[in-house]
Amino acid sequence: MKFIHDLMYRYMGLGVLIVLCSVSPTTFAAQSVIVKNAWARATAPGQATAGVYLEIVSNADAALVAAASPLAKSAEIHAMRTEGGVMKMRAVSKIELPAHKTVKLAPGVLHVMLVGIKQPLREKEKVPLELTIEGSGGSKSTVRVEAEVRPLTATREHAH
Ligand SMILES: [Cu+2]
Repeated sequence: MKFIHDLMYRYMGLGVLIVLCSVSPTTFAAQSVIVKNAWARATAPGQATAGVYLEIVSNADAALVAAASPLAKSAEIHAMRTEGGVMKMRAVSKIELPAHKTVKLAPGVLHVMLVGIKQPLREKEKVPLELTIEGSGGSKSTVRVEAEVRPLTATREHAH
């Protein structure tokens, strides 16, 4: 059994390597993305959604096109907009990441919405998050981050 496991891990490692090798050095550099200050709001009992906020900067034109977390059934990218004095949010297909510009997903502007969270998010826990970045040439890469859970009282925006 142990041998099979070792083999599996070796193949998994190989899989990662293939992904990296299939991208030319220039394209790979074009997809270099840094994510900072990722955080999520703690959830109240029974709450099924949670907003995740972060700062993201790409060294070349790219876009954030998808998100996922093992703690939620799905994740959506949401934009906030004020309509007739009321804050509303809508799902967007992507967030543009112009080269070298820090794009902030912050309360009241943009967020990743975890939908169908499987367990309450408690203060100081970490939420693993996988972000899919699409380069200007259409190539996709994945960035893994951990969002720190902050108390419910952290900068309120909207009720879900
Ligand atoms: Cu939302």
